[in-house]
Amino acid sequence: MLQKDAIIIGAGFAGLYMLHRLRGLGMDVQVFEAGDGVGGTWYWNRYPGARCDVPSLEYSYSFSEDLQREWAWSERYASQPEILRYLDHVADRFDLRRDIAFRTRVTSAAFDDGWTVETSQGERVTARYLIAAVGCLASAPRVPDLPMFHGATHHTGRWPHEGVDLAGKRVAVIGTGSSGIQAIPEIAQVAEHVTVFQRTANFSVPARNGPMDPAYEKWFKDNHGEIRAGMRATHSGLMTTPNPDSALSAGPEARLSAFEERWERGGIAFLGSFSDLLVSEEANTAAADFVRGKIRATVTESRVAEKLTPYDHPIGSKRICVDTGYYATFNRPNVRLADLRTAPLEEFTRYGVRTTAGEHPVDVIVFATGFDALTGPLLNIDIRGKGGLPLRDKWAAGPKTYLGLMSAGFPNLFTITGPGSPSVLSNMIVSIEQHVDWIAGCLAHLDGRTIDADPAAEDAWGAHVAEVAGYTLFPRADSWYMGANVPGKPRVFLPYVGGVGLYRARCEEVAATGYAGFTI
Ligand code: NA7
Repeated sequence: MLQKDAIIIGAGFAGLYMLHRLRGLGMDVQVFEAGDGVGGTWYWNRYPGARCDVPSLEYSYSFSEDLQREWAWSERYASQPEILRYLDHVADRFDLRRDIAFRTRVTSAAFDDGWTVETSQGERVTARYLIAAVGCLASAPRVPDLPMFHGATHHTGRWPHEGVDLAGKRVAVIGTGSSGIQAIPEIAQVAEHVTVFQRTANFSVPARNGPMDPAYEKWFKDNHGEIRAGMRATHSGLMTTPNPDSALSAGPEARLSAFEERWERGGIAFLGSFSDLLVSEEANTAAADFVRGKIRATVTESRVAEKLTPYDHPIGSKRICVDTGYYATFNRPNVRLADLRTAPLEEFTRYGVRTTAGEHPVDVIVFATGFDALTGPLLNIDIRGKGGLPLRDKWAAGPKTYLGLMSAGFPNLFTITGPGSPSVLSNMIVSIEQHVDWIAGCLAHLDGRTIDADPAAEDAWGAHVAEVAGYTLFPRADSWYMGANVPGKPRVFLPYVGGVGLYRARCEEVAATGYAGFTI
């Protein structure tokens, strides 16, 4: 049986950088990757319009000054193909591919002193340390069963590499989260007809994407060190500075102008218009009303505008979407909105989609229905810790982790951006680099010894994660942050809402005090 010092699962942003760091420690590492290329989420999500909602310069590695200097992004927000090219470049530049086994899914991992993993290729490999760089979403798409539909079906997170020719086709898109909201305007431009099946109306803000401004790019690169240090200390890991003022203390005019200014600037920074949008219901309502007004002003048919307007959750409590022409797309003659709240989905028939209002004949069904987020990618692997305990059993009532980095009883297993860490509430690259650096520092410190989280420290961290979430409006929404999108999944707020700056300080303090809360 092949023996390694460490095994990494996944070759996306997290796995690639982890491999690079562990090589720097002189470790012999094996990476397993289910796809036949690097990229993780950017390998799988190839649907039309797939684009990052974090500005491209900020959504890139900071660990190498040279890498930063030599790579040029073409747009303010990078498209999926460009991000994938970037990660291919990183893999080549740091000669990472020789330690990655592609088309190889880790099916199980069992601890007995070290870890033994089994793969879809029938291999068994052992290593002292196991690092799950499985991402938060992409490895666990949720696809319903379709018994007899005549046409093609595609999940946005498993889009065919060769693309899908939708010209002249009648297309159903199911789901209006970030993926649907990005894909629908693009699909509407080529398809003969699009029917959008909406269960929950969502808040979306304009991206204001455009070509990269060379002067801005130069400024960013020239001031790279300072800018990156600043980003690491913020709440979100983004460069943008949230307005520290309260929306409630601002007068109506000042409030409106702050919203208007951020709306015009574009992007998720809209939620930083004021400091209290995610903690005060009244402040949140002001922001939500502003966006509702924008939807009404954009969508010409008032009945459609009303259906597209969200009322059932605070703005930002579900992942806010960032779009290019989403609401305006419903003014096109070839786009129709089917509201599943008034006419619920009954079944997929041979010729299309039937709701209680009737059948919608279509040629292609696009599922933009999301993922079993945060826990799914880990629990899809049969992971067994000390005494053969399955992680699925330990997490039956929700994930239990210490700092989102380890789970007690699963020694030497590290999770990058695991549940209980800022992950999806932050700029993922900032969080990934922080976790990778922390894990590398920990492994250097361990020097081959075994580490496990203390159950008491884990319980205290879990209580803290829940307590902080409880101060916010996040738990009010039926979101994938809460596990609410997967039937039967425990309703637990999964990411840590305390912010990357505070979280980093906490992780550093733990390391500096000899890994308090862990047993070595
Ligand atoms: P999301 O954000 O989970 O969105 C999924 C959408 O699909 C959402 O509108 C759901 O409605 C809808 N959905 C899910 N299941 C169904 C069924 N059974 N019937 C009808 N509609 C359904 O996934 P995305 O891929 O858009 O985004 C995931 C993240 O990727 C994104 O936030 C970024 O971080 C990147 P619901 O709201 O549950 O009523």
